[in-house]
Amino acid sequence: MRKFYITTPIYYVNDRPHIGHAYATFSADTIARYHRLIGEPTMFLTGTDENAEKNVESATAAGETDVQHYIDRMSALWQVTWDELGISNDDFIRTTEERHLRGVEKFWQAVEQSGDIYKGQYEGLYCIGCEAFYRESDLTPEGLCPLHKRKPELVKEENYFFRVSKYKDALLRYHNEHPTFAAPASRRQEVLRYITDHLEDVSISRTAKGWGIPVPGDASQVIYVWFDALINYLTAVGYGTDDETFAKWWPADMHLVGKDIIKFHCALWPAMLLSAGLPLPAQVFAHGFFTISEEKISKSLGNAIDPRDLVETYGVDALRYFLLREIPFGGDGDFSIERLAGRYDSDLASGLGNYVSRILALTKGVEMLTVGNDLKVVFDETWKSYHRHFAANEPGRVLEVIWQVLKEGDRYIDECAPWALKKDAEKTDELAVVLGTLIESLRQLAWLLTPFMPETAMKIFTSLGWQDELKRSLTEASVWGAQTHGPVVATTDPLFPRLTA
Ligand code: ME8
Repeated sequence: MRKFYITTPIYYVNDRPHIGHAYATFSADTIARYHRLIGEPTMFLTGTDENAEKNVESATAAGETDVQHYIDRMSALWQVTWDELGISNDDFIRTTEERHLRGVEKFWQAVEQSGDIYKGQYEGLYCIGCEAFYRESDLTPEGLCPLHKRKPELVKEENYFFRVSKYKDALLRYHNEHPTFAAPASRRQEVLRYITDHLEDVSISRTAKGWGIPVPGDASQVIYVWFDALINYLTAVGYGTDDETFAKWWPADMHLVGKDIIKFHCALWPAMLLSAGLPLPAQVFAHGFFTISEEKISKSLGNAIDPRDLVETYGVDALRYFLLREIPFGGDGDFSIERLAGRYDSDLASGLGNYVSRILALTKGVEMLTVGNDLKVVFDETWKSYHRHFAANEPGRVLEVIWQVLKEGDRYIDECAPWALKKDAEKTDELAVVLGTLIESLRQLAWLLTPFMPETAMKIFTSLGWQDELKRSLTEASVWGAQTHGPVVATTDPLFPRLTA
């Protein structure tokens, strides 16, 4: 049986989660939920990247002398946030955990045995904000890091190097043989150009200053944070500690990352795996970036919205819906409260919410229901597009398809006018078919919505007396009319109450 292992980036704990991180994590969560829905054993991993210098910097800025204490507190904040946002991750890896340290050590030794680690003089520019080295030509005309607008540090020391250059041909070959390894296609071109023009050996250690994972056999150096961080994808599934679990999950099926870190994942990471003799992941997918009112989200601009604040007003599902619907997966977009509120009103309160409550209200108290076939074809077709768009990494398109079928449902209600049939004693059979069909459309809709809006889907099932519905397999349940028993309708509160202005 196919399994599915999906990861998010592990986030730095120098700051709290903002809407961009929530977007990445919600996206991975939706994809993971889809794979569970279609019955694949699924492993969904997220976590925190803790051995970075930038974390130490923020600990100091926060007045904390005990770095570990600061990091524990911040990592807990990320975990709590994901819990509150209903993220269904199966594991949460922290790179200061023992299981990670053991795996990193094993990995380093494997790379060393391949003859790919050597000592050399490193001299270069390092941006702590990016935790990355810069070429002079990549800096702004003022000599600043283009992302953080800060002056990179000139580092000159003896370090260990990883012989990435040795893997240049192998990497290009791999990308050519696996054209969907780096996705979407626009990013793939960027990666190929980078490998072709700029791939060179990289320093993978720094002089130890009290924070970081010591280089095995040389405690005077700590491992470069990216080299250690990438290995989380292995250590979380047992590399170095649990061979059986590792064999079950590795290689990963999808590393979901932001477009900012695609090169690390599509050049350095596969080269590391080749060197350690491990299979490469099936895909690295780079999602795009959100700006807020056209500005970059940043601590210094003070525009970093806490997703939990939005959830208080709109609810988790509305936020999930908005983020996944607003921008095509892989593209960039802008976040604004006005647009969130707009979509809440039109697509959720008036659209989905109204459709559901209309049908529930019409059906309440009606005893006889018969599922007719009028909407069967549209739903059958919807399921086909649904799977096709998921397979093509187009969750936004999946949502469009679902909202299209909602429209068909609305049209069906208007055409059949069940409120009129209700008044006509001779039309009882017709009424039973119209309402039975509409109720079936709700059951199907709830299934379709499950990966995107799990709470809403459950509310729909519950309002129909089908609490156990999700225990069935999708193959069985997605068949038109496959109800285990008749619905027991209890009208409920609206799914998306109107927001008072
Ligand atoms: O890079 N819009 O961690 P990080 C959308 N620790 N997504 C955004 C975003 C925005 N405005 N801002 C951030 C690191 N993200 C490393 C990763 S993995 C082995 C190590 C998301 O805390 C996006 O997914 O800087 C991006 O790649 C990630 O947060 C970076 O998080």
